[in-house]
Order: sequence, then C-alpha cells, then structure tokens
Amino acid sequence: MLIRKKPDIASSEITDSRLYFGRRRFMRSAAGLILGSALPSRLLASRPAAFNKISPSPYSTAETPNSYQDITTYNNYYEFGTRKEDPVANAQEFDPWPWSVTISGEAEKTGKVNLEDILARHPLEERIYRLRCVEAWSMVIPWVGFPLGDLLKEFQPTSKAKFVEFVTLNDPSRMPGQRVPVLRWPYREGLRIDEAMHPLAILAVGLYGEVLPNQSGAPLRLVVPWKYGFKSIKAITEIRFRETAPVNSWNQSQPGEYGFYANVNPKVDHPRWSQARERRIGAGLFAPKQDTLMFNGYAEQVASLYSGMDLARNF
Ligand SMILES: Nc1nc2c(c(=O)[nH]1)N[C@H]1C(S)=C(S)[C@@H](COP(=O)(O)O)O[C@H]1N2
Ligand SMILES: [Mo]
Repeated sequence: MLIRKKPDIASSEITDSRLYFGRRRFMRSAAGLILGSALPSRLLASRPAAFNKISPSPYSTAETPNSYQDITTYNNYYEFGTRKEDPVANAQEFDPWPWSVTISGEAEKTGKVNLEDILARHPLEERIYRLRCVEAWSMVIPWVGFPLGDLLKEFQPTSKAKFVEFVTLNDPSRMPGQRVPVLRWPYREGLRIDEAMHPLAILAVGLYGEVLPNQSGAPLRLVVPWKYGFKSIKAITEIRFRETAPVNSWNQSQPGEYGFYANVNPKVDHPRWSQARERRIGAGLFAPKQDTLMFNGYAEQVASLYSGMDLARNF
C-alpha cells in the first residue's frame, strides 16, 4: 500500500523533534513526581509517567502539525461541556488512571484488560494525522498510538463480528457534562469490522509525545483520520464485537445530519452547511479556507472499502 511519506529532508527534523519530545516528557514527568507525591501510591503505580519509545510512522501526513495549544484548547468533548473551550476548562480534575477496557461480543476471547497490559504489548508510534470536524474546521495532530486492528485481532473476532462498537466511560460524578441530557449517555460509536481493521485506524494514548491530556480523551481514544471527528470516540471503556450495526450517538441524536459512515466527503453537504471547504485552526482569522479532500486526503488508502456504495445515501 502506498502511503504518503514525509520527504527525506525531514528525517533530521524527526530526530530533533524526538529529542525535544524526550526533553519535554522528562520535564513533565519530573513535575508529575512532585505533584504526584500527594496522590495515593495505588494511583501513582498505575500512571505511566512517560512513554519509553515512540517510533515515527510512515502513515504520517507531511503537513505541519497544529500547536499543542491549538489542539488542546479547542475541541468537542460533551462529557465536559458543549462549547469548544469547555473540555480544557472542565476536564482537569478527571483522573483516568487506573483504566481498563471490557471486550465482549462475537470473539473467541473476551474480558476486562488493564490499559497498562495493553500498552505493554503494543509498540507506540507517532502518527501525524489530519482531523476534519463536521463543523468545517480542521487541524493536524501528532498522535501517539497503535493500530486498532492489532488489539482487536488479539481477541479473535468470529465470522459473526461484522461491526465493532465503542463506548465511553459512563460516570456523571466524574464527567459533569453527563449530568445534562444533551446526548443519550454514554457516548457510543461504531465501525464496520473492515474499517476497524484498516491500518490507518488507531487507538491513541498520547499527543506530542506525551500522555494524552484529559480534554483530548485520556487515557484511550479512537482516531479514524478519513472520517469526521465525531467518529473518534474518547475515553473508551468498552469494545464490543457485533453482528449488527451499533447505534452511534450523533446519528441517534440527529439522524438527518449525522450518519453511520461519516466519511469526509466534500460532495455531500451537511444540511446546515457546506462540506466543500474547511478552516485550518491556527492559520489566522484572515487565512483563506482550503478545499476539503475526499476521505480527508486518505482516498488512495480507504476508497476501496466503499466501492459500489452510494456515498450520498451512506453518509
Ligand atoms: N466521548 C466523546 N468522544 C468524542 C466527542 C464527545 O463529545 N464525547 N466529540 C467528538 C467530536 S464531535 C470531535 S470533532 C472529536 C474532536 O476531538 P479532538 O479534537 O480531541 O480529536 O472528538 C469526538 N469524540
Ligand atoms: Mo466534531
């Protein structure tokens, strides 16, 4: 498969940024130790201070990532409020560690796994991906994660597993936005099994070389770069292999506006706004909008998953 690679001249920059991330991680984890001394040792033991090794990925886009500031202060995470500025303001007290994921449904193996055990088995990569939100803004984000399919295969899905459902933590005491019925909680998402197994779909645990900040979906979230942002569900506690298509929260809430597939498609408009162009966050107020690309620019890799489908109907 041909994936857009970073140009060769950038390889020295990769080394530089690795060193930079290494240093920043060190500084953060030193700060974490000081702050952490107030926490019970049970919690400290399960909290990864920093990642040991992150490999750059050939699946990365060559575009310049948005700043850490842009990425972590403007996003959607309704469990912590409905405005784009809410997650950063309201998610700081949330303590995601320790964390486990329950895997169930149509698979040979099922059960509850600790995130530390998952991380011990899956080498981490940095994947710089475009994100496109339905609301016509976009960003470029350097995730740290591993292929979703690698985790799913460990549980040996059966031939009945046609879909995968993901469920966010349901805990209104820790997620204040869940006390407000803006969506039917918990947040849910789903992929067809072949989409879930596609090597571009990842589970992310970090951002800019560091452990995910809470507002970005700590400690474990999905990233599906060819689909609109709402498919990339945050704070995942359940993964279920299913024979039938799962309900996804935004489709359930407004079926005429948000479908199951949610593939980035400049030719299929959202009923309230065009999807033909997008505003890159951080480019400046007067920067021109840019054309939105089919499948968010990943058409070469994913278009075959949808051959023969009417994408205006399966939006
Ligand atoms: N649990 C949960 N996941 C969620 C959301 C949410 O409200 N709750 N919002 C979605 C939407 S609409 C978008 S655009 C992305 C944006 O998050 P990011 O910028 O951190 O990727 O998260 C998605 N995942
Ligand atoms: Mo979104």
